[in-house]
Amino acid sequence: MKTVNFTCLGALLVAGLSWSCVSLATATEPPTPYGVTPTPAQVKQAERAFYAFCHFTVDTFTDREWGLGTESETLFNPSAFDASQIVGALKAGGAKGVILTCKHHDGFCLWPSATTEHDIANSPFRSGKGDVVKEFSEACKAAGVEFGVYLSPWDRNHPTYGKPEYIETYRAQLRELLTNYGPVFEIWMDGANGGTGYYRGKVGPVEAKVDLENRRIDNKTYYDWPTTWALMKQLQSQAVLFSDVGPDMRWCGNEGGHSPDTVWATITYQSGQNPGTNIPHLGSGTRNGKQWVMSEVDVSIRPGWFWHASENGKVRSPENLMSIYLNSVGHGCTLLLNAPPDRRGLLHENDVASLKQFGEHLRQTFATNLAESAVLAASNVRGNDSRYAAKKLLDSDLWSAWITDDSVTTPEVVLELQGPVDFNLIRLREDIRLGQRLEGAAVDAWVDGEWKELAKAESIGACRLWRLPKTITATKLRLRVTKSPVCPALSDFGLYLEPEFAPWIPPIR
Ligand code: FUL
Repeated sequence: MKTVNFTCLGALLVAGLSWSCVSLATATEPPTPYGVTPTPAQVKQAERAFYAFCHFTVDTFTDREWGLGTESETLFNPSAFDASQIVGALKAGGAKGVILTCKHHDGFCLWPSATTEHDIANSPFRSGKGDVVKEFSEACKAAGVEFGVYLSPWDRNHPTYGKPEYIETYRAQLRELLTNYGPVFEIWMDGANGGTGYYRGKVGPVEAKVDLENRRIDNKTYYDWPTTWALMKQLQSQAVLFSDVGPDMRWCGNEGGHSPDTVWATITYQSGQNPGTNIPHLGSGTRNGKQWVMSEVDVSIRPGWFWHASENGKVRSPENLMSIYLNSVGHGCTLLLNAPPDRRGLLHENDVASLKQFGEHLRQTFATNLAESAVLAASNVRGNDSRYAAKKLLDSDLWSAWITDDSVTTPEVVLELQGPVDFNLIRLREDIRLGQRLEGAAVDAWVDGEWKELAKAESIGACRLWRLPKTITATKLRLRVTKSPVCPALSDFGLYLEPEFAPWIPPIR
């Protein structure tokens, strides 16, 4: 570490020929990043933290989860489609972006595509002149919510699927989606390539034709992902790319809304690992992994990804959504929450109500950082430089950080609060632009004349949220870094009082 002092350098004033102290500033170099670090697009994604998924296609009208590819285009005919209702409800829930299933495994395109006849142009929707992707992207723009695309690589309809020509079809579809609908924040590549699919061939005699066809591909070689990823980056350089193997975001390994307590944003992929292969450690990642590929927790607000009338009474409650949020965003992952439009082309009343109450709960919980005006005493500050002071933990700049000298890896900071404060939730963030540095942190409260540990974790990363088992009242807290191979860079500390949940009563039962 190099510290340059400009203390009282003095300058000869030409006019007065006298010495004057012109600068008392101290400049200390920031620490060297630890291991692999996120790209600017990944840092932005960590800031978004929570965004939504919308599963909508012919399945909505056939009551299926995976279509067969033989569905008639005429099935797709939502009676009252309103993208702004859907996007508005997701925004009210707190989502910062919306990813639309522009094409699911059945191959039906929700936009008029030059690559296929199996698209919205051959449906009765808006007399064949409709474009759901356009309406969604415009509704997102109007609402100030970002727009993302899901384009299933597996296509059970396209005649070329399974042949080399299909890869060019898939790329042509991407070109359409990534050039005609404005900026895209995430591109989602599904690893599912199910052969006979979800229903394992248990379908009626008409549909059996497709299942017998069972076009299988070798996903190690078929898709040539590096070329396709380069095309995506060329067309939308700010977008993050999701698949089981990244390159930017990885699957958390389940669809139930969980992630392990310890999650590393890094992982090491072996060459030849592709979306759809069985990859170990997806959920936890690996400490000191060779790639930065944040874990994304994808989960549906209902049992299925698509809308089914039979699931209207099974919408997750706001309380359940909050525990998913704490288990995903609060473990340093991002949360991708699906809410599927119904046959009207609207989010059902129950989904809307749950999202609204959840969004209000999130806003209320995080409205005030109760540690905001605490007086801080840190055991060390890098070069005694105010740019790395402990108060950076509490300012409104998400990425300014408290950083210590290189030699100080387990520092602590005591927060003297302005009188007794009630809280039940704690937030801690690392400046991930400098890598995921910490391997242990803990928070204590001063209770009855001694320090009592309230919370601890191994990994912190982009965000750690600790929900305490009960509300604590304290005047003094201590944040300890318990293990770190290098000096920590912590960018945010917050204390919150999460309100209790009102009973969840779905509007339609
Ligand atoms: C899975 C798909 O097979 C599901 O239908 C859904 O789209 C989910 C998000 O990903 O792999």
